[in-house]
Amino acid sequence: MNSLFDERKAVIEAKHQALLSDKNEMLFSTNGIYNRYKKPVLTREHVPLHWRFDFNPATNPFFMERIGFNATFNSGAIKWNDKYLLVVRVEGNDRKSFFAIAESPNGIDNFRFWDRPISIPQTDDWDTNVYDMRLTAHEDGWIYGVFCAERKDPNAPEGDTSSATATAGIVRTKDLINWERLPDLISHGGQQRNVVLFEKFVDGKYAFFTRPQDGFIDTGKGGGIGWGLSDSIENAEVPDEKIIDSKTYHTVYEVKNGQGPHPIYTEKGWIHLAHGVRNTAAGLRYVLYVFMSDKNDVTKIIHKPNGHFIAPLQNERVGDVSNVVFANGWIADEDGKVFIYYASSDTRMHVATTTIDQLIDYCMNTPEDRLHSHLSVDTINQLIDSNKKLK
Ligand code: M1P
Repeated sequence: MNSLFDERKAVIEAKHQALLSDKNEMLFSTNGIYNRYKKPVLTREHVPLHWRFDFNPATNPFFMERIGFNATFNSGAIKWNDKYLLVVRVEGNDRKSFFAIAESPNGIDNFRFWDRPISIPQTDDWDTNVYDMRLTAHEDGWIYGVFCAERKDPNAPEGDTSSATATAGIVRTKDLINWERLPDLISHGGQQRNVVLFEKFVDGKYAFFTRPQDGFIDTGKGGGIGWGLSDSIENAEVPDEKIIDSKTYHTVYEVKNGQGPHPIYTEKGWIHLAHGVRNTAAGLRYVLYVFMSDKNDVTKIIHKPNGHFIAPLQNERVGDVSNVVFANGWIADEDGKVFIYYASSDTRMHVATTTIDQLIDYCMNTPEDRLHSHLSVDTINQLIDSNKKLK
């Protein structure tokens, strides 16, 4: 009997079980738009112990962690057999991200990873790193996952070990267990991150939200949330992309932006969740914003509240990439409740809850960004004036 092995194993297993069973708690919302929750829904500590530890005392006498995990973030989401599923971006200590499903009975706590991570089949050109999957239950009957696939840039100058290419990888499944890899999306707008497949055919074609730009920061001629149609999904190609939501000077999406998860259909229009990025002396700041597009034309924006919807707050502000919130998954229940899954600072996952009615009200009744300080003051005065008339 190896007492160190047994003692450590017992403590670590007990702590892990307690974490997985921990209850979450909804916090009061002053803004009335959505509610945050007290605890993150997923952290690296949630990663199963049998992915991390060698349970054989003969080969692991110190019960040492053999495979370390750094973060659990940027998760796609879907309701499946009445359970709330996240397709989590799990990042190992080796910096490689991969996808793994975590399941909760209620969407706010008790998330547990399935037995194994997802094995993504490779194309002839292996991915170096994969991340940020958006799930779409398409009207063709498949569930698609579109994600960013990065590879070392073959054209990088000698000595440049950082430059990467970024394309949209595509997988599909009918059971979330067996995944078929399709060729990556071909586009002609440079790098592609934040690509999302629209759930409906448009003019008989597959339709993608895209984000064409030259580099990670350098938008070049691109930038903004784009839109392109493809004749096929088995060999997806968007010959043309039009920008439907531009990055804009002195807004929260000044430097870049990207579609979050698949938009939600409502009787008033499609509701979109997106992220916007601006630069500061402390580095890039990522926030979430929301807008509504026409229910008959998902590319036509009809309401755009000003500023951010969710910005990093308190502990959310600190992590591997600080001052970031990012979302690529949400779930709308049939009763109108909406679960927004967002990551903070590229480190952990949170949930916020709201309803379709609240999101519609937010979209239709929040003032737009009028792009100048004196016009912001004018907007505030309009609210003050109408409130004074109530007296
Ligand atoms: O580090 C912040 C985010 O940076 C990228 O997002 P974007 O391409 O919009 O700048 C992504 O790599 C994302 O995963 C990451 O959270």
